Amino acid sequence: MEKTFLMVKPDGVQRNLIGEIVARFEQKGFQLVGAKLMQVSDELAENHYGEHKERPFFGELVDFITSGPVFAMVWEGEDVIKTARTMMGATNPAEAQPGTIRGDFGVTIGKNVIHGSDSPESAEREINLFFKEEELVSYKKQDQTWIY
Ligand code: DAT
Ligand code: MG
Repeated sequence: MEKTFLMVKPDGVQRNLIGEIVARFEQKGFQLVGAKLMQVSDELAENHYGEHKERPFFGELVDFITSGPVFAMVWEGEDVIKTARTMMGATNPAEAQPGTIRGDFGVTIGKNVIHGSDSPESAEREINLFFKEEELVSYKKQDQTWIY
């Protein structure tokens, strides 16, 4: 089954949105296979956002993602990478539809509440960057029979 990396950013943690965000993915029918509250180091932040190294906002992005704890998660399900991106909404919360996480909880692009992998390649890279293999749990959940 496909897996993706999702992370409640420091603004989401400070604004008490961890529970709300976890609930949305649970209620959708996806399965949580790993999670932890953690402080991102400068090194991890620069690696994670490596694709944006040359962008003018890179410094701010690294400062922001290291400014407080994040809630890192791995979720599993059919088409979870693409569907989670849809549930997150557009990068800029001003353009994100109501009903999406960024549309409902964000205002500015700099503080947009949640990160989610954008492709199978980035999902694999980001899961391995944030989690050790033994931190992920493989288990059978009864509700899956009623989802698939
Ligand atoms: P996403 O998080 O939707 O995958 P992205 O990968 O293009 O978006 O950018 C990563 C993060 O960088 C994004 O969540 C917020 C920040 N960011 C993107 N574009 C920005 C911009 N023009 N100004 C400031 N921050 C920006
Ligand atoms: Mg991205």
